[in-house]
Amino acid sequence: MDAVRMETDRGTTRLRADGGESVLSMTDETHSSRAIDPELVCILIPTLEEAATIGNVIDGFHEQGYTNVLVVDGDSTDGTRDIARKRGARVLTQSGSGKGQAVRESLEYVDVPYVLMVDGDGTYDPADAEAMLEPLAAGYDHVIGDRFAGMESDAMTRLNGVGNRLINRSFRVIHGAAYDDILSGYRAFTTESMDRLALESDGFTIETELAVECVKHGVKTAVVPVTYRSRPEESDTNLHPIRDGGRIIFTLYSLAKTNNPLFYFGSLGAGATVSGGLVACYVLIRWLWYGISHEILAVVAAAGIILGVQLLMFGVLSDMVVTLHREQRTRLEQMAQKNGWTDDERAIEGDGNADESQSERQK
Ligand SMILES: Nc1nc2c(ncn2[C@@H]2O[C@H](COP(=O)(O)OP(=O)(O)OP(=O)(O)O)[C@@H](O)[C@H]2O)c(=O)[nH]1
Ligand SMILES: [Mg+2]
Repeated sequence: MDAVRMETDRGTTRLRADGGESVLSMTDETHSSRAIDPELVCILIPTLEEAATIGNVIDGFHEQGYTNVLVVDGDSTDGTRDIARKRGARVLTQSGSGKGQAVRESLEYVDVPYVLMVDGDGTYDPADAEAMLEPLAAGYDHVIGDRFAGMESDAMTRLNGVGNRLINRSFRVIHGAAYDDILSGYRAFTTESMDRLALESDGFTIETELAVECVKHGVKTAVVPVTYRSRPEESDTNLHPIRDGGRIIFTLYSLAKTNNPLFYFGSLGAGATVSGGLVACYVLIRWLWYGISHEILAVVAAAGIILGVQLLMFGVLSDMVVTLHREQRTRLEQMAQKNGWTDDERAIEGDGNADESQSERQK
């Protein structure tokens, strides 16, 4: 997969490839100027009742030179929007509800090629902005800020920590990419890459959907270590660990239907086959040892095994379709890239002999 981890210590950037990707490096000279002009970046902040922190968050990004700040608010009643406006941010009130809906809606109002998305609760550090954006200049389309790399000791509850690690492991197994912290709210991405993703999440499943869609559509993704601080005491979380955790795991699994159908249908098939097999064993033991027959249970066991095997076969076939689809897409992308290269070459050549190239084309 295209997951690459960037290790940054302000001045030296190293890209370490996972899965055999070539290793890039940036020199200190590159760092003397910013990788991406702050004027080309929109700082996107979804908020719900974040009056205690939003002012400092916006100020923090202004101090880093990022003045294009878009706050998308979920109709907060604590004055979040007024504070954001006074600090010079553009403020949008979302038409629906949930963080995911807010993010999806706000993308229509982004008028620059790069977006840096961050929570409005002051848990992320605006000083990490540049490191988050650097991979975009190096050709990546999506960047995930890895909170586990720089987490303050009390920044995450034990329950959230365990849940996050479980979800990251499941993601790795199901979707085959090591993104380290798929639920991170600190993301940088190109506006163009978002057009390729089909996002439907309304709530806290948006980060999961972003990660899965990146894998599915081959969006080049990098992971960057970031600082993660605890929420200030006066601000409250909007996350319900059990309810939202359950939704995230369900989303992770249901998105496997089109990204890893062998896992999705295979696990359902394996479940049905094993259940049918267990019932069949029970029926067989009762009949052999006690001479008691269970016709209905025997039918149920047979149906379970047949259904299970069919689901497994369906998983294998779907996997072939997805694999072929990926191959086709890669070929189309390669062709598009090749044509782009040819056009550039023609443009350069055309400077000197435009008439020649036109007559060649007419031939
Ligand atoms: N617009 C909008 N923003 C939301 C909504 N729910 C949460 N947010 C914002 O999304 C960001 C992430 O939400 P948090 O409550 O911090 O969730 P979290 O970071 O997973 O959990 P914590 O560990 O408690 O910080 C914050 O800036 C919230 O204000 C919503 O319904 N609409
Ligand atoms: Mg938060």
